[in-house]
Amino acid sequence: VLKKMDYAEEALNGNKLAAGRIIKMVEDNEATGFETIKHLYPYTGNAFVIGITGPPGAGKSTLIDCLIAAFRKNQKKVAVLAIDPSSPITGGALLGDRIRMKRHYLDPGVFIRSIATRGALGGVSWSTKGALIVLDAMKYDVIFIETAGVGQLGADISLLVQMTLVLCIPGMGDALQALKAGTLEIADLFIVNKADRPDTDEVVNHLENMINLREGGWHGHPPRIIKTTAVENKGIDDVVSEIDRYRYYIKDNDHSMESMFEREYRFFRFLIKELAADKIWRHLEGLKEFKMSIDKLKKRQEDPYSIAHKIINELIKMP
Ligand SMILES: Nc1nc2c(ncn2[C@@H]2O[C@H](COP(=O)(O)OP(=O)(O)OP(=O)(O)O)[C@@H](O)[C@H]2O)c(=O)[nH]1
Ligand SMILES: [Mg+2]
Repeated sequence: VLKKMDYAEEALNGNKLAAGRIIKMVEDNEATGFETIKHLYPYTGNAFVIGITGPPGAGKSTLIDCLIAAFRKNQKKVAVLAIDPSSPITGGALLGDRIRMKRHYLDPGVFIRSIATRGALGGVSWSTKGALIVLDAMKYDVIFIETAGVGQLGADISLLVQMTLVLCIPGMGDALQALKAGTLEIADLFIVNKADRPDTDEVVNHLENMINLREGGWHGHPPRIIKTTAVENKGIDDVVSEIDRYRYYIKDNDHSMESMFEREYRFFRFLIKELAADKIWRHLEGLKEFKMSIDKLKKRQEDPYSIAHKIINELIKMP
């Protein structure tokens, strides 16, 4: 059993169990978790963080399994954080992730864990950032974050990553249309998986059109499209070299450095908002005026806008 303050030390020594405990503490908002993060932070700044998003069942976990093998061959340490959407429909995904990457579990250079979403979508990035700090400090070279579904969840995570891979599959149809809203903007690389299926080129063409239509929006670096058949380990080398290429590209590119800081800043704003809301909420709940306002709301004596404005203007006193 680990003693409390040994967590950081243990993690730095490569103890995966300790890493898991720290991540759990951050997820649970425990003060010790944040103290440990503080100790670990000076050791961070080396990891390359890659988000992988795409519709359920597109083959994200299968692809990551192949990528783990490829990076391990080059002696890189690899970590995977699978965002576990706690919805009943996709709840089974976790077990699938475990099974698909099972062959890597005992490898000391590989760390695989799921992150629970719990409640609000924004909550994902809260604990995921903590996990990234832990793994970065432990000198994992590449960290994958797998998120199922296109849209909000992937967009939330995009604040935490340096590169976003968007997985598509043949026959996506309407889902491909939905890509336009939100996902297209965050994609640094498109992967069309299940290329063993017919209609693969149709998806590729469609993506090409979408990319071309958004000309100018890429700062001279439109995302590439790579075809893979993850179940047959095909196309993986192309993905690895594109990841390497992109990594070097953003390293000495002023615009990328700026956009990286902008993401960090947006995540920071999110933290402030979360903490402020929490603090304000606790403050309000102790006030009898607040209870009276809620009563007004209940009795429909005033519209919610007016009540909320009054609360913020009259009950919250900034020092
Ligand atoms: N035909 C074909 N099937 C594939 C390919 N890659 C993955 N699959 C299969 O697709 C199914 C889903 O794969 P996963 O890797 O679990 O997909 P995922 O995107 O991680 O799924 P969720 O995490 O549930 O969203 C599995 O049955 C895989 O074997 C491929 O290249 N071709
Ligand atoms: Mg998966």
